[in-house]
Amino acid sequence: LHQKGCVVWFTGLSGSGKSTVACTLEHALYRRGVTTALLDGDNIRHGLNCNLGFSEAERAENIRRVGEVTKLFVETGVITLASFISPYRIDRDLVRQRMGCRDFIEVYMKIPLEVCESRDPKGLYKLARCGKIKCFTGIDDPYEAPERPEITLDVDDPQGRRQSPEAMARIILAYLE
Ligand code: GGZ
Repeated sequence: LHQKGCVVWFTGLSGSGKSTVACTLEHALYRRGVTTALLDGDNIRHGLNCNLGFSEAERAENIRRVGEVTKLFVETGVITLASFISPYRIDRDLVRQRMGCRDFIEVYMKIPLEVCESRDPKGLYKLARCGKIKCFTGIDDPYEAPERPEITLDVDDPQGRRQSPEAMARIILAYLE
């Protein structure tokens, strides 16, 4: 039985829950016996891309390299979960083109800046607001929302209740199935 690979590409602001939802989805896929790989800032920016910062060109290079690694995984049949702010549309679209469109599932974490900033799990927004971190996405650096993402995850469900990571992961799972 051959498992077909694809990439679930999470894009959104810092603190939007990309990595949390990716991790929840990974567990759900594991329980179904699906082989996955999880790529995010923690395992990429400390290793493969430790020489890259956050200028426009360096973010582009970050996403390009991640795209190439993702492509290798997908070619071996792995469902790859990639969780990066990836703020520039052009960089995401280049990965999409490189992958073959059918294997690229773009998940837009549509979480308002105010919500991400109120979470501020690492205190980075606070530092960005007082100028101690420059070029922080959403504060003094751009974020370009996807125009036609395969999946948009809204902060609230249709009933207006805050959505849990589990509920968000289920939406992606239903799409994959
Ligand atoms: C945005 C930054 C910055 C700046 C450090 N702008 O919440 P986090 O901490 O864990 O996730 C953010 C991570 C972003 O790395 P990515 O590789 O996803 O970015 S990109 O796709 O734009 O290349 C944040 C931290 O790094 N961080 N400085 N200036 N996020």
